[in-house]
Amino acid sequence: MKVRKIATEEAWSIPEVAAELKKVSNGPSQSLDKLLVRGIYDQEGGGARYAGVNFLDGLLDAEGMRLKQMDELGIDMHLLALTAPGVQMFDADTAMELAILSNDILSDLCRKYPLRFASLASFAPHSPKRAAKEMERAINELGMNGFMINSHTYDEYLDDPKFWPILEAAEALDRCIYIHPRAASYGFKGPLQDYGMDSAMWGYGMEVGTHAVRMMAGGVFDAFPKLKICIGHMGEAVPFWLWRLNFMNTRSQKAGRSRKTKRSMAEYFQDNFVITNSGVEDNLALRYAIDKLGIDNVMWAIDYPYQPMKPSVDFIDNFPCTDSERHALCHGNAERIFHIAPLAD
Ligand code: 1DF
Ligand code: MN
Repeated sequence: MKVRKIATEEAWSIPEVAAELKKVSNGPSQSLDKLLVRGIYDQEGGGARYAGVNFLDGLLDAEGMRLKQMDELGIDMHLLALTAPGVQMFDADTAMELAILSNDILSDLCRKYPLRFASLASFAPHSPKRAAKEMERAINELGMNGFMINSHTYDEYLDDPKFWPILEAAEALDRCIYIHPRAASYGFKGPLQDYGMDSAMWGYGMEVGTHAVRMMAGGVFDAFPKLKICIGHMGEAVPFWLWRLNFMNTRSQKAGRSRKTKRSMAEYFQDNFVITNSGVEDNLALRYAIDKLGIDNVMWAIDYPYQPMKPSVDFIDNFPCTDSERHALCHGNAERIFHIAPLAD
């Protein structure tokens, strides 16, 4: 029997955002993101690509090659979101304008193809109250499925109470915030600038793993106990660290070095986080994640166009698991967490 396939971390963009990122790539920013952004948006030298897909072409396309490949491979749906670093390298007003424009265009696309595309909304974290208004519009008026933020904003993280109107809105709207990577914040720069380590090879995971740990250790989920956060890349290594996070956080709390929290790190990760396998096609890692976190907390993702569709489909089709696990991974969890209508049987 065919299993519905919803891929949950699929990147997309619009020319207006691409043009602004091209300006960033030639501008004064010292961010590690520039190394990647330059490769994608400043296409001199051909532009960054993999497996025959130029990333910028892949990002700007939905109805062409993307849909054609989805058809060929039996991928029912992409959960799309504006690609990293989203609007977070722009000034507050430009960021707000482009988040609104991108949400308008993306939600139109999803209305045109309700069974093929769903979407995570962008917002500009720079102005948290305005962000919360756009988050409400994205869910209540545009019918989008959740939110995406690309880790830090000007080196600041969501455990900072200044961002809490964003967390409050997500919790009130009962929608998950996907914390997607961008290059690590300025303080991590030194050792990451060599050997390509700024990239998805290492820096991205370190950045988002750190973000997740900051939120748990910072007591964010005591303030927002129903908040759901999604992280990709098999949980950015956090699942593997849970035992030690628990042990050391408890020890540090006793010594007065960590903040007192109501619950343990493992409990927050269990109840407030879900993960996807985006960009990690490793049977052992996926089995560990399922056994550690529970089958309800793990979803399939490709990370197109940065990773090709076919190997990801082959991976999930051949992953050793039960039928009910495959249904949960491939669509059931995504339907529940991102409010995507299940298919009638
Ligand atoms: C890459 C990977 C680029 C991911 C991304 O956005 C991205 C990459 C600019 O491999 O260059 O989202 N990723 O999620 O791993
Ligand atoms: Mn990605």
